Amino acid sequence: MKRRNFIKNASLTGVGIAVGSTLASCTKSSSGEKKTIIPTTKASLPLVIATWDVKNATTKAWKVINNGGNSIDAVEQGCMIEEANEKGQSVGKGGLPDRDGNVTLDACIMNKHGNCGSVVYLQNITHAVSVARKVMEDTPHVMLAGKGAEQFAVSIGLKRENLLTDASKKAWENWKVKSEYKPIINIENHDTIGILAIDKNGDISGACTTSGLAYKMAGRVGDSPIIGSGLFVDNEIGAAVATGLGEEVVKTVGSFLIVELMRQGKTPQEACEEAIRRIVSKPKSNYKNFQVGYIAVNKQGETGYYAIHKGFSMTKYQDGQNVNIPSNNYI
Ligand code: SD4
Repeated sequence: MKRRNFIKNASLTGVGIAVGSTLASCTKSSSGEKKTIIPTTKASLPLVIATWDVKNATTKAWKVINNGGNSIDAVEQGCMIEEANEKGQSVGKGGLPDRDGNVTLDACIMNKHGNCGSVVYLQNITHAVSVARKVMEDTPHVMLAGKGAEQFAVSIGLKRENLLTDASKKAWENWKVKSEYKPIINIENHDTIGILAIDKNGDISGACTTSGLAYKMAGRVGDSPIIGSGLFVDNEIGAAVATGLGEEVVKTVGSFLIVELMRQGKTPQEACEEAIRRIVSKPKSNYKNFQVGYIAVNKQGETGYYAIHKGFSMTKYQDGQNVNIPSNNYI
């Protein structure tokens, strides 16, 4: 039986398959600090992985899949949890605004057929990921921006809302006092969510949603809605999603790069590490001052994650267990 059919059949009968695992190992970071590498390559389907500590989101996505739903519904609904979470200040409602006080959202989604949709500079609509999905499904386009995206969102029945919560407004006002006109990239505790899922049919989908960099210049768009940079899915190979300083991800087309490296035979972990290396090895890279993190999964369900700095984590729902894997994988 071909491997793909084997995986499909095994998962359809509800039998989890474990085709490999690695042992925890110790290595040293460039600073000489000893790190434990948590094994991330255990392959068992279905599964959901996400950037950062977003267990509520992965729980939602897992439930969708466990109930027989498909991966595209899983990633959308997982992202929606964080978009609605006002405490998460990097995504959806409650996201930190740009330097002029406007919350603007970027999001994208990609399905098993290689179709995709995205929205950039979307205002007043909480569920940017759902707008991106409808762009994919109901329009002849891939990307809608600004007012057009907002009008489209309203036309499909989404409500206009004020996304600037009191807490985010206060944070912005405090930032203005210091008036450092510099976008802030938080190295730890991001809530920007990138989520990848493989359903019981073995089909892969991914989504990403964010309010972007806090206090960015008005009009700034990051990597998260750019297919190939913030997210890429190839149902034959695997998928990757990015978080961190989007400009650096865009310059190296990071998620597409990771999927192509997996196509050439690299494991998800090796591919994520190579994508980070491409960023930090640039002659004039000032990588000490910014964070980028990637997560990836291949068709077999092996996963990987890697970041420039400590603080990054991946949440993984697999074999009925929802685990946040701490930030031990970094250069
Ligand atoms: C951006 N990549 O707009 C996003 C920000 C992010 O965790 O991921 N933050 O550049």
